[in-house]
Amino acid sequence: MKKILMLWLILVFTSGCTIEHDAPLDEHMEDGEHIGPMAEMEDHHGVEETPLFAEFEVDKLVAAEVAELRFHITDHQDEPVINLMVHHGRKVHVLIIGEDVATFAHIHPEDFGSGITPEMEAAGAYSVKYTFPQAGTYLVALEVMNPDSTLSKQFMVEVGGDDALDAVVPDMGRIKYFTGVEEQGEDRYVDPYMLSSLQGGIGKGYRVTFDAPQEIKAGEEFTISYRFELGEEEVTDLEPFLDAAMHFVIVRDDLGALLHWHGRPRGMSDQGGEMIHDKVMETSSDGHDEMVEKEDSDMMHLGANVPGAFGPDLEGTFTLEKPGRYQVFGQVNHQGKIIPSWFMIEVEDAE
Ligand SMILES: [Cu+2]
Repeated sequence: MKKILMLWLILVFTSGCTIEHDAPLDEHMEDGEHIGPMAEMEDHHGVEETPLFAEFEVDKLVAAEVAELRFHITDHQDEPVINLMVHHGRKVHVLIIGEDVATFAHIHPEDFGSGITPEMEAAGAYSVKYTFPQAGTYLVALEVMNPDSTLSKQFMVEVGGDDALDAVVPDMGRIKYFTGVEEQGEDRYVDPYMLSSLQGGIGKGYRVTFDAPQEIKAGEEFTISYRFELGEEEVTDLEPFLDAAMHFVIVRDDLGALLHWHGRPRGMSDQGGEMIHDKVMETSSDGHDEMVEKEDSDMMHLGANVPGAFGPDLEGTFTLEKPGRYQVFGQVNHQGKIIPSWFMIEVEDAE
């Protein structure tokens, strides 16, 4: 178990979970026509001793119509994976981001109907429903884990329709107002989050103050911070959302890299209690043994240390491997409302 968990961390911290794909996104597109998953991006996860695999299937996608997104999760012998683990409150996580990087969703098969049934598990077949609000290209990311491996896989889809997603709007604003959405069940919200409808004018909704380092370099760890206020009050009773203080989905504005990770109340250990710092003996370059602080983790600790109420200040620490402009989607839970936020950062080339 430990080994796998370390592997997870190593992947997260060394690769930053960035996934690249070579082909231009529109290479195989035809006019307004959906052609199914356009490209399976290379994935740097789950290629260990007992890897997990995922196939993705959709019917023709049309904006504003309910679509079923189907995933088939198998092991290296092409057998359905029957031992997926609940992590962050769900077994199967699906993230959807539009090419405007201002439309997104964070949904799970458990959010629909009777949830994950034994029949679905026996077949390795999972699905979510989503209404793509506008036409264009979307990134669909799948995340699962079992005791042996983790899988983070990305697919691109093309959605037809007349009303197209806007181009990316660069916005380096650091104080913004966002309207929360009412939870549709515990930590459940299955409709599209759209910046255009959830970013309020000054004084409307939650005032979110974002801070990031002046300079962020590719491959170097950095920390971002958030402050939540409502009216004149600091929000001190934020609650865990899907077993974390805050969820982040960080996407490059060409959809070419994605990182899903979690935040912590300011002043808490990294990742809201997920990280355990252990001292281990290492031999230094000059031959001396010394105690070095190492990061270790146990997925069983996920969320265990997230307090029941926290705020107004939250933080997240990340490494992004590729330069470019990124949209940082955040989600927190406040008294039955999920509060989304969107802030952009620039990652400079490492010298
Ligand atoms: Cu999730």
